[in-house]
Amino acid sequence: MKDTAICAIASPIGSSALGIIRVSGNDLTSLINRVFSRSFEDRKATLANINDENEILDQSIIIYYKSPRSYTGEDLIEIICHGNHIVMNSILNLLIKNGARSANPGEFSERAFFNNKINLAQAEAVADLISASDQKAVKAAQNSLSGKFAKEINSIAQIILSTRAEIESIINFPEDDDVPDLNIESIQTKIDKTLLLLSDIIKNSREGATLNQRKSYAFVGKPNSGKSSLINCLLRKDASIVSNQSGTTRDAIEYELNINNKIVNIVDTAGIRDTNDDVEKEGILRTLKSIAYADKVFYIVDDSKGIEDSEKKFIEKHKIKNHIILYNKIDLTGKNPHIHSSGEYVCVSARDNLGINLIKKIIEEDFSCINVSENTYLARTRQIELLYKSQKHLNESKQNMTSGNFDFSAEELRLAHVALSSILGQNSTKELLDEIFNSFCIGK
Ligand SMILES: Nc1nc2c(ncn2[C@@H]2O[C@H](COP(=O)(O)OP(=O)(O)OP(=O)(O)O)[C@@H](O)[C@H]2O)c(=O)[nH]1
Ligand SMILES: [Mg+2]
Repeated sequence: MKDTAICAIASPIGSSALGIIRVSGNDLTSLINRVFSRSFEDRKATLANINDENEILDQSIIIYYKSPRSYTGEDLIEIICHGNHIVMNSILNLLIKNGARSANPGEFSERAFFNNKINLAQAEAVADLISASDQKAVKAAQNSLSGKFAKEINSIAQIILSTRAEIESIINFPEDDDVPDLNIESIQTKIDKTLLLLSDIIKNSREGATLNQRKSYAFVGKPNSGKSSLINCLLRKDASIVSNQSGTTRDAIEYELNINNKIVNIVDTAGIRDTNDDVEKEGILRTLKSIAYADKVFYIVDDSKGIEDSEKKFIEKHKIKNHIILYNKIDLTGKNPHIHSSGEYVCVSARDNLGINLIKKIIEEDFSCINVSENTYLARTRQIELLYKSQKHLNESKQNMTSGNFDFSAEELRLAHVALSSILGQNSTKELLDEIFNSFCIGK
């Protein structure tokens, strides 16, 4: 399979000034001879005709990257043609007629990974960079892609490896005169140093990971407080049913809201009240789940009625820590839209579209407070879990060292090392690789 050349359109679907088609294969010489009007020098943009027998499909700029100096590590051609989908598809068909096949999503990057051009963390960063929705996410993805993340992981892995070798030499050759006595203190110091480095990288990765995760905001409150109306104002469309009957919304309904190109989920929920209606009860259970899952809860109160003690108790009982109260219907109470100086509540009116921007501002601030430094990595959950796993094994190694269980200590170091190597894709299963590369777009 890996011997077959692959091809794909790498530019977006639709008409554009230019389109890009990529071809990668072990040896593209014969394909080049059959498809193009001339041969190419390595890494030099060259104008050529693309010929389908006697017909010229397009005149394009071709860049030929000779193996191994290419993205995939194989021979790679980039065809920069006219950005018309009929032109591009006819070129693609011609390439297929001449032995290439359509690439699967992420297959170019997968080949780059197998040819050791990039590690798995970098491959993931490629996909994250393409889908990054704001400047900060772009920066953090670039930090991961540059290899800095992998370099840090590698240097920690090296310390673990040498510490383990030190312990094992004592275990394996206890009688050997050449082998110095096990200096427990020095090994513990090394493990402590490794733990410090690891906790730094965990901190930087966790910060970056928040840029990658879609935040969820639940709109919760008593029936008729105006949750659905506010959701509709934010979405600027008639998405949820609004009515003066209480108990209108009976399910948790998730919508996507775009705020300055950052997509968040906003969840309309069933109003909270005591009820004997089974369907409504189930709806309220779902509201509780949405609360548990949300990054922030907007608790909606009808300002003309004010907040009741039972509602305050509800907020306390469900430990809704990260919440902001939205006093809605201020058109009835004559207040101005504003955020209270404590930041704890906001006055709005869905009916008159007052203060809706304040709600957006609060959501926006959740993103602006994330700082992206040179060492912030757009880490994925998979990577963070492995960092924690490595940390856990290091701690266990240290404990075993203290209690004199040197065998176990060395084994825990081995496991800490395996966890770090897995971040970079060493010993990856086919399932994991499929999962990662299948989420890429075609042509990358
Ligand atoms: N005056 C006034 N009425 C509003 C405002 N917002 C919503 N309403 C009215 O309040 C009623 C309930 O609104 P909904 O948005 O359906 O309330 P809800 O909280 O989703 O209610 P449930 O789905 O039953 O839990 C409707 O008659 C709305 O027109 C507002 O800002 N001012
Ligand atoms: Mg509703």
